[in-house]
Amino acid sequence: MSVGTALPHESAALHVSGEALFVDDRRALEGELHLAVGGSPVAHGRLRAVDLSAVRAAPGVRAVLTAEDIPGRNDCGPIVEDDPILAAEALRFVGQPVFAVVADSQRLARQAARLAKFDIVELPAILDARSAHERGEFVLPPQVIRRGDTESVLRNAARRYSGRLWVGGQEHFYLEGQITVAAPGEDGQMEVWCSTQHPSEMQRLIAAALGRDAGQIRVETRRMGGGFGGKESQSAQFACLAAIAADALGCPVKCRLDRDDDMRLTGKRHAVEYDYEVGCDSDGRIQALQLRMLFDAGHSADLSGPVATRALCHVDNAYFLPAVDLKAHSCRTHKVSNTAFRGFGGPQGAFAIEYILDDIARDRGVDALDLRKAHFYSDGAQTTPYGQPVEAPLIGRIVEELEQSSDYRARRAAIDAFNRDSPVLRRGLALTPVKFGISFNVVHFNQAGALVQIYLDGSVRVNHGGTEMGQGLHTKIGQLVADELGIGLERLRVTATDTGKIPNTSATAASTGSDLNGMAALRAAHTLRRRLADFVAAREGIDAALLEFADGRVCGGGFDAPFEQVVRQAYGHRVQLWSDGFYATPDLHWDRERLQGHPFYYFAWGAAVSEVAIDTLTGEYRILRADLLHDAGRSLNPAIDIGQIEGGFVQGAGWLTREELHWNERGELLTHAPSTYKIPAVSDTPADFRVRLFDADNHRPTVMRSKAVGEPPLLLGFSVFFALRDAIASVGGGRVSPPLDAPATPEAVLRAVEACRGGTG
Ligand code: MTE
Ligand code: LUZ
Ligand code: MOS
Repeated sequence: MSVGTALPHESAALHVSGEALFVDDRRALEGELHLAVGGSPVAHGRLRAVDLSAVRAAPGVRAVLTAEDIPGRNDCGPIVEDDPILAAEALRFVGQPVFAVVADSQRLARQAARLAKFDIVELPAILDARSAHERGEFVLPPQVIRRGDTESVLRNAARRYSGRLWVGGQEHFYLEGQITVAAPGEDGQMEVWCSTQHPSEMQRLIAAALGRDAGQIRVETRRMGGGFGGKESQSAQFACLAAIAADALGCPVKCRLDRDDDMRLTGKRHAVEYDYEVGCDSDGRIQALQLRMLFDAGHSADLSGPVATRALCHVDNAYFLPAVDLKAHSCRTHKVSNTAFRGFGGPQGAFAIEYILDDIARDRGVDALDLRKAHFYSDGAQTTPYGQPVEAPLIGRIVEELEQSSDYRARRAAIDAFNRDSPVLRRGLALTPVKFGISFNVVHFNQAGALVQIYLDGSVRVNHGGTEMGQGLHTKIGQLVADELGIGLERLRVTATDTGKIPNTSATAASTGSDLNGMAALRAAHTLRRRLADFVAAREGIDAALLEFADGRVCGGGFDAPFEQVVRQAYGHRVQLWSDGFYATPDLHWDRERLQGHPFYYFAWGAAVSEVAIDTLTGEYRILRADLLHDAGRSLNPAIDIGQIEGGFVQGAGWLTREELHWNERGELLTHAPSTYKIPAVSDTPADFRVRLFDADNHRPTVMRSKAVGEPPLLLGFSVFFALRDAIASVGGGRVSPPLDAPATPEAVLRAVEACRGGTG
């Protein structure tokens, strides 16, 4: 059996040797040209004219395309049609693509793109969500979740707190940037190789842009060098451009953004402004919460609607909140359109309640962990603010175990003692829990298909609708199918995602990749196994149920033969040796108007304790130790899952600490390269890093009782932020809540330390 064992990633050796083929590694096709975009010099304006003569005359330029050259629909929005592929008149962010240059090399294309002369009427730009909200500028209507009479509970609460808070956005920083190669074929057909989490949507949008049938477009994705949500919708603009250019010129075209363009031209995690009012009893137990979140959506809707929904559905995190009034606005700003990013709004929602509990605990003088525990969902009858019962709440057990294994109480006391005698260095500790809803919050996306093919030598190819972005999806699916057929992994290949094989796929997103595609692939493999077993049983006159498929053999009831022999014989008797499989998650329903229902099949749980040290003179800090305990159900592959947990934690901590996006007053992104945008380095990971899986089967009949693990661990990174806040608070004697927005960069930490010193927390 390979399921449940800690096997390396299916491409690990190829990744390390450099042999794994990414889109840019493909050998250039005959006559392949390169595309670069030229875009708006202003954040907001009206384009009167653009003089492209110098661009056209530049060396190596083969063509320059504008909105008028798009044969079909000029739009690449995933849900709302408000995302022009090339802007025609309205300019809505700095860099917004206005034209595409196709040239002999990428360098020549980029150089030529700079030679355009724009004639623009510049208009005032809105660059933050609060200003957009004040002016009533939204990309979508507001969304609200309500339970109970929040107003009156607040009015009568023993204690009331109110505040404002801000968390910044986050650049995906996938190592491989956006890239597509499009090659025209016969009869209006187009072959596309694209680094995308959503090949089917690329197919649909390219077809619309070209005015063709989806059936004329084939999109293939072997692997991405990371996606993190940034290639769910936002690979589309560049895929469409490559296809439009390839179609116009009749030759293959590659569009590869260089890092600066990728960072300037693609959306990020939404920054959020929060205003809250909370009422609790004298012990600090929350009775009612009123929260307004202002999402910086950027210039268009993109995925902001479902992101805001997921945020609203995660404000409760692991806590039962009796009365809530939660509102989310998707605010229109003159910036790049923000998008999916690991957690998909969930982290932004849950961060608010963690911050509020952190404040209440400090004010009441109780340990934050005790206050958190007092709010945990504890029995399956409690419902979330959106009406879903919280079945099998594991958080109490996980936190109990982690509290022991991390030695939380003793370290708490030791850190407090350390801080009393330490004038410059201060330590901080925090334990934060995670509950994350698994399923797309759009019900019909929760479906998947797979195709398993057995060849006459007994080797197998598996194809499914999910995409590989480093998360190990193909590894897990290979394990599932190999085990079902009883063959070794070396006999099986999971092949590139291909819209010509499995149609109408969902994005590989919402952490559902293995839940959905794993089940579909398992069903396909199961059909094949049953056919082979029935064939052997009929021929040998034995009961099919006695036959086992293991170690490359089929045996039982006195029969024993190699798998490939059974396959050959079955072929000789005209048994079909390939099968599809389909899965749709059961028991989901969702009322999109009222934001009530059962949007998630189940919840994934986890908790983390982080310990940090800060230098109160410089604001610099280190993560000294982190203990993570995370629920991946019965893990399909503990090595892959632990990798996901480590990576999610570090990425979440990076978001809340190091990673700072900065736009100037003209709306230009200044942090568009690794020199100025700091993702976590090895030195930013915990010196002592202890990651464990919580041992419990999924109570739902998911694939082998596993749980999705891609996104939830990002929220474990919260513990780093709150440990920093704990360390800072010690400067003010521990009862003053440091004013600290995220990201808690060293500068922000230093400012907060100074505020605590001055008693202005
Ligand atoms: N892990 C790696 N290495 N690279 C990625 O791009 N994306 C994350 C997560 N883990 C990502 C990753 C995101 S945003 C999601 S939704 C899931 O993987 C998607 O894959 P899954 O559904 O198969 O877990
Ligand atoms: N919902 C969700 C979505 O929960 N996660 C996603 O990634 C997503 N993507 C598109 C639409 N809804
Ligand atoms: Mo992940 S943000 O759902 O791609």
